[in-house]
Amino acid sequence: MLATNGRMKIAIQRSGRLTDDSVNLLRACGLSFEFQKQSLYSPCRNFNLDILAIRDDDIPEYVQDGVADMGIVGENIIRERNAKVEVLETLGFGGCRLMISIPQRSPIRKIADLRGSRIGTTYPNILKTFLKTNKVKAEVIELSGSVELAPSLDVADTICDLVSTGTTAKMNGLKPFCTVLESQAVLIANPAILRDKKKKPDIDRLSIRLKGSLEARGKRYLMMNAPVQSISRIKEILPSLKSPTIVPLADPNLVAVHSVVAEDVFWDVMEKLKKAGATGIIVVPIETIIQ
Ligand code: PRT
Ligand code: ZN
Repeated sequence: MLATNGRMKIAIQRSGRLTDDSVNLLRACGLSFEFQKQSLYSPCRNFNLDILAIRDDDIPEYVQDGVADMGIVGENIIRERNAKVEVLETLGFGGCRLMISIPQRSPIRKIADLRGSRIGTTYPNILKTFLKTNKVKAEVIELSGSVELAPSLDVADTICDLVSTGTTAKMNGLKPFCTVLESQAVLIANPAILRDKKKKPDIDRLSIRLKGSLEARGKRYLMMNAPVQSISRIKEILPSLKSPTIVPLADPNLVAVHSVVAEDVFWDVMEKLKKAGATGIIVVPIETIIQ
């Protein structure tokens, strides 16, 4: 039985694909803690929060039942468990698709062709809903793992499993057929906790920090000098969050321009800025953006 020590609890995956990103995200929120996969609890030194490390499959129920106040888990697990939890944020990691894959030489072309097929999966509930929505009668074979082996072992004809790169399916002679669910990691909370006057302020503080570090992800802060006559050209080039900051310099012909730029367009923007007359361009990482 878990101790209730009055501190808030957030459940994260103990060891798996979501663990490092979850820990990094919490650290980016300024939380200071030792994370040891062997221990169930990691208390934060500078926040009223304990980190609970458990199997990802248990996270929705723990949060739903109030054993943990919040959790970080894939949408796929929440949907499969049909957990009554509040999704506070999508976190931009753990991205994958729950897909039906079929053998390379399968005659299946459209969803209706799945009729009568034996579909192996560890996601029976999501799959049954999908088949019902699409009015297809197929046999759902509930498996506990190694789903991709099911067709070659003749346990199933097709499979419904998570896919990220598609390599596992391909290596097992399967090809993607259709997407049942798109998923990524989300921050969830127990609905009652959100109305708890004692806990709500700390949840809000954590939410603001989380949003800030998510907002800053993939962005860079740019500072440069530019001739006054280039300002309007530079403003057009900068796809800033808001209007760029323009600061006068001792030399009346020059200004300093500051702006935020997304990583993916960063080099294109730099080249254009140089052409427009910008010099001394400095690029710094951003830790957080509080709107
Ligand atoms: O021990 P515990 O129960 O906590 O972990 P687990 O083994 O059940 O989960 P884990 O760590 O494998 O996955 C945790 C979460 O990561 C999942 O619930 C998803 O939300 C997310 N995720 C993202 C994935 C994948 N990508 C993924 N590719 N989960 C599993 N896979 C598996 C998939 O099942 C298949 O076996 O990876 C294989 C396919 O990968 P590709 O790259 O070959 O397509
Ligand atoms: Zn699991």
